[in-house]
Amino acid sequence: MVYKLVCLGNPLLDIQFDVTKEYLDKYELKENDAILVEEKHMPIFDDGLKDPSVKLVAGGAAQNTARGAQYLLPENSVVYFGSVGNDKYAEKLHEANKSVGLATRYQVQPDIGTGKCAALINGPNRSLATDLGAANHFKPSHLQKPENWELVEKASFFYIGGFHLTVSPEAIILLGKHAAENNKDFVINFSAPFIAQFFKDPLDQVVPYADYIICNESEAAAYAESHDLKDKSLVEVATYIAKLPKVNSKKPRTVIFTQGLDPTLVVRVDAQGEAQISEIVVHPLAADKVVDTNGAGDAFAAGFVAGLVEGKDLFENIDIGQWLAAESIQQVGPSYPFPKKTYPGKKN
Ligand code: 26A
Repeated sequence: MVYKLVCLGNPLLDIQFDVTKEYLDKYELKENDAILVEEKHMPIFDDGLKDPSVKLVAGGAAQNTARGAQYLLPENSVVYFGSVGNDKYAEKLHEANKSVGLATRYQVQPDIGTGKCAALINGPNRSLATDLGAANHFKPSHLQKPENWELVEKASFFYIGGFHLTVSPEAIILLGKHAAENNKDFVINFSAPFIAQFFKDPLDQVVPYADYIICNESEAAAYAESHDLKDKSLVEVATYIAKLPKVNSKKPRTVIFTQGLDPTLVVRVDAQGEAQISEIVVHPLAADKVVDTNGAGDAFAAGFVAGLVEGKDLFENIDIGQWLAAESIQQVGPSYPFPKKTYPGKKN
């Protein structure tokens, strides 16, 4: 079997429920953030399971992107790697993957539960608190098993959730080296502010492999903060990242900063080392159409990489990303509409 796109991340089940600002304050959580839980956050999961508004939906940022990309692409285009337990939560993930035909090669932990994420919805905001569980035990040796490495060798595109830097930077580097040596496209997402803040060293180790970097405005700000670029504008930060050393010098690096409803910023460094800067307008969704924003960024990345796999141009890929993000925002959790919709083409 040949899957064009290989994705790697932390498979999680989202326990999504509505909360108030006071509830977030009680647990010292920001309105829009993603964190790894500490002991003090543990009661949140039970609160969620008891809450009348609770929804259990497939999550895990890169898994959401993998599902979204497979949603758009022809059958058997995407395979996703990560680690899960052998339990009811993993079954839920299998169901969601099956609904779009996403192939998985999970590393199964017999004695550790599938990871879970409390997705706390407060109006248009979402705060994510994650207990990684089995996802934390993914090992690079799983990728190196002959039957899995064969899939890596046959793939042409790689998408890595930056969240996985908390689990196995070695696995990411393994894929990054393979992509660079074989001139394949390697896409990483910065995933959350805490990655640039607390996982700066592993992040700096994987950026040289990246042909495409996707992040949102708060992740860009966290990156700037941890790299002494605090006084720089977003364009300067994106340009700095785009110009960082690159292992595969045959391809330029492209940096994409999404900014919610503000224009998506794109910086690409051309063969002469010149930064090409563009801003792509977002078509706003009517406020009454917003169901929740959990997974919006993952859906953007999904549309973007699906376009990349199909060989479309950079600006069309961004438009597909913006379109799929708007579709996902109109669904509960990080999900995509059924019956399936197809990308209607560029509006402008
Ligand atoms: C390591 N951490 C904190 C995480 C995550 C995560 N996915 C992987 N690793 N924290 C939250 N998520 C997922 O992000 C999605 C929204 O973008 C949630 O499961 C949610 O589906």
